[in-house]
Amino acid sequence: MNKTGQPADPPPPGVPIRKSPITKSEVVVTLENMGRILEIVGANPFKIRALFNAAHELEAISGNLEQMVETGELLDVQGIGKSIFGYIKEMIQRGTFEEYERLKEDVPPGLLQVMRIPGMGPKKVKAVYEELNVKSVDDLEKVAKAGRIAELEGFGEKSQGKILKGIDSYRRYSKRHLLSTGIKAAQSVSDAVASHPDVLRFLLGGSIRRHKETIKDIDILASAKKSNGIMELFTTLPEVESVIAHGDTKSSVTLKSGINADLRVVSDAEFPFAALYFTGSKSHNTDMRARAKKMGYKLNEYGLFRDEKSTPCKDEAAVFKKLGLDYIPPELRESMGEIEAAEHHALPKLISEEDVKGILHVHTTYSDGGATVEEMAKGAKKLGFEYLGITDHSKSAAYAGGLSVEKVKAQAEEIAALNKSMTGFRIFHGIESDILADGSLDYDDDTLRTFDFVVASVHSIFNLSEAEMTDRIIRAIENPHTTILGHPTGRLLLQREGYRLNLNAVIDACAERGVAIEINAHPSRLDIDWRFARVARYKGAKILIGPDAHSVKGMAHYRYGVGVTRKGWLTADDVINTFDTKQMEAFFGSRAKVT
Ligand code: DGT
Ligand code: CA
Ligand code: ZN
Repeated sequence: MNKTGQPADPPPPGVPIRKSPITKSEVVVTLENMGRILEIVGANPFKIRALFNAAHELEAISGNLEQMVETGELLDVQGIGKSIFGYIKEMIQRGTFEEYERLKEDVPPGLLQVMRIPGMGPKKVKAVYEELNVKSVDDLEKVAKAGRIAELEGFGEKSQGKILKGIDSYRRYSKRHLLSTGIKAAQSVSDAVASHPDVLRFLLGGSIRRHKETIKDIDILASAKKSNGIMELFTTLPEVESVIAHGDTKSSVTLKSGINADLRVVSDAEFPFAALYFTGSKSHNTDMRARAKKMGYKLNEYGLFRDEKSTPCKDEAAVFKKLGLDYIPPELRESMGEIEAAEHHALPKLISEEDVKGILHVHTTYSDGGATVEEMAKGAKKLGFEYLGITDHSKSAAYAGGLSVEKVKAQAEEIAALNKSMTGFRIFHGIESDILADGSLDYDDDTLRTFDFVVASVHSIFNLSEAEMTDRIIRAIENPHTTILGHPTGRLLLQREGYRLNLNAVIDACAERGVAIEINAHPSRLDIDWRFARVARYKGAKILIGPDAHSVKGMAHYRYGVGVTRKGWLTADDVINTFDTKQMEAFFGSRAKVT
C-alpha cells in the first residue's frame, strides 16, 4: 500500500509478482519434515520416499517456484506427482498445508529434532518415544545419561554413547539463536577483528546480514594481504570459549555465549565474491550461479570467470552489474523473486531507520512496564522521534496489571499535562486491548472512544481451531475502535509457534478496514513475520513497527522491526511510522470515521 491506501505498485510488465509467504528452501524443509513425521508414525514407505524425493528434486531446480506452480510446469519435474504438487501449491498460498498441520498434531514437535541426532533413525525415535516417553532432545539426553537407552531392545552401551555424542554435536551445530542474541555476540568480536591493522575490508555476513529472525552462527569475512595475525587475534579473543579450527583462510570458534563464529580471510580481489557467497542465502547463491551460467560465466566464492579468466569487480554492486542486475540489498537475498526484480529495475526502495518518525506500542508503570510515561516520552524524544504512542494493558489482563477505567482516566490526564509541558513532542494515548474470547474489545464504547488509538491483541485462549481463531480476530478487526492488530500470530521465536490462524484472511480484513498490522519488533516476537509483511504489502494493508517496549531501552528494538520491514520488501510508504505527527493524527481520525 502507499499513503493513499492503494496496493503497492505492480512491477513492470514481464516481472511476475511473487506473493508467496514461503521460500523454496522452506518448502523443501516442510516436505522433509512431513516425511520424517510419517516415518515416526509408520506410514506407507512409498509415500515417505516420494516426499524425500520431491524435496531433493526441488532443491536442484532454480526456476521461479511460484510461477512453476501457476503454470503447472512443476508437474513436469520428475518426482513431483499430483498430491505433492497440491501440497506445494497450498504452501505457496499460505505458508503451510492442511495435511501437514494435522499430522504435526500427532507427534510432539521436539521429536523432529530428535530425528536429526546422528544415530537416531525413525525406528529408534519411535522406540524411545514409546518406551521411555522421550519427546525432545533434552528428554533423550536425560534417559541416555541415566543409562536407560542401553537397556532397550535394539540399543546397547555403544549406541547409547553414540547418541550422547550425537546430541553434543547437534547442539553445537544446529542450535539456533535469536537475531538479537547473534548481533550482540557478534558486536565485540567483529569490532576487534575489523580494527586489526592488516584488515582491508570487513563484513558480518550470513543470516545476520540478511536479518533472518533466528541465526545459527556468526559468519565474519575480511580481506587482507596476510591472514596469520588476524587469525591469531580472532582465536585468542577474550570472548572465545574454545577453538574448533585454526587455519590460514578459515578459523572457527565457540564463543562464551555458546554461539559459533567463523572467520574467513580472503584476498582483496576475492572479497566481493566471497561477500556475496558468505552472505547467502544458499538458494539465492544457487540462483545467482545459474544466472551467471546462462550468461556464459562461472560464479563462485573466488570470482566470476569466463573461459577460466576472472572478471575483476570492485564490490558486490559491480558483480550484480556484470550479471545485468541492480544491487540487491542483503535482506532480500532469499530467493523470493529478487533476481527477476533486480533484472527489471523493479526492486522496491526499502525503508530505512531514518524514515521512522515515531513509534507506537509501549508499556509504562501503569501496567507492566518499568518506566513512567514521562521517562518513556523523554527516551523516545532522545531517540529522535517526534511522537510516542503509549499502550498499557487493558483491564482483563490481570497478569500484566491491566488498567481499570479509573486508571485509564488518570493516565489520560497525565498525558494531557505532559503534552502541554513538552515542546516539539507528542504523546498519543492508546491502549493494548486484549481481544476477548468472542472477539470483542476489553472496555465499553465510551471508554474506547477516549483513546487516540487502540492496539488489539490476543493474550489468552490460544488453543482454538484455525476457523475459530480467525473469526475471533476478524471480529476484533471489524470493531470500529481498533486501529492496529498487535502481534498477529502470538509466536515466540524458538519457544512457541503462533496460534492456528488463516493469516491471509486476517490480512485481507485489515486491508479492507484500514486497520494497520503490527510488526512487533520485540526480538523474540518479530510478529508478523517478514514473509507475511510482504503479503500484507501486496494486499494493500498498512504496517506498524511496534517496539512493545517495557523500558526506555526496549524502545531501541524498533530497529529490529525496521529490519523485518526491509526483509519484507517494504518501502517508507508502506509503514505508518513514517507518518509525521499530523499524518498520524489523521490516520487515527480516518479509522474513527469508519464507524
Ligand atoms: P544460518 O547460519 O543457518 O543462520 O544461515 P546462513 O545463511 O548464515 O548459513 P551458513 O552459516 O551455513 O552459511 C553462510 C553462507 O555461506 C550461506 O548463507 C551461503 C553460503 N553457503 C554455505 N554453504 C553453502 C553451500 O553449500 N552452497 C551455497 N551455494 N552456499 C553456501
Ligand atoms: Ca550463519
Ligand atoms: Zn501484547
